[in-house]
Amino acid sequence: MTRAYIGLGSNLDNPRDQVLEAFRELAQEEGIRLLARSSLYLSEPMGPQDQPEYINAVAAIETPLEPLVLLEILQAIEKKHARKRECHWGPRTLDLDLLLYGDERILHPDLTVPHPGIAERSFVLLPLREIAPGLSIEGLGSVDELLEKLGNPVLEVVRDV
Ligand code: 5RU
Ligand code: CA
Ligand code: CA
Repeated sequence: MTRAYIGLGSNLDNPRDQVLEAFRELAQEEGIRLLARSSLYLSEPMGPQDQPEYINAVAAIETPLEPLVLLEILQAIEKKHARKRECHWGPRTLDLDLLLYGDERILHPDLTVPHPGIAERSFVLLPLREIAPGLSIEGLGSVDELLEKLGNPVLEVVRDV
């Protein structure tokens, strides 16, 4: 069994509900045990700015599935949310990223783990710290150190009830 972390993001069609539904779908998958889910964080778009603000969150799971099988499940869940691939880094109903898979470093044409960019993205690091305090990322350092390097960013937490 491997502990893995999934990043969730949405900025279209009621993002809060998209992310909450995705947590439920993850929990119901055979081969995925949902261990924890973070709060929902509101953040300005990084990358292309001409798109709505995002709701982001992180899930901790335990799974016997190989990373590429897990990736297929994540992509199937994205599909259920009518995700369309219009433009790269454009707005989306649901984005699920495999952030970490145990301590493994994976360099595969379809999958890079740890997720590239994790160290620069407050919308990943803040929810990750919430559910995995003290976590260190192989090759990158502790989540606390990474947040410190970003100037200890703060994001608004959104009610989910
Ligand atoms: C460049 C910089 C491109 C950072 C991307 C999200 C990036 C986003 C998200 C927020 C993207 C990839 N901004 N921008 N949340 N995804 N706040 O999930 F992340 S496009
Ligand atoms: Ca992403
Ligand atoms: Ca993605």
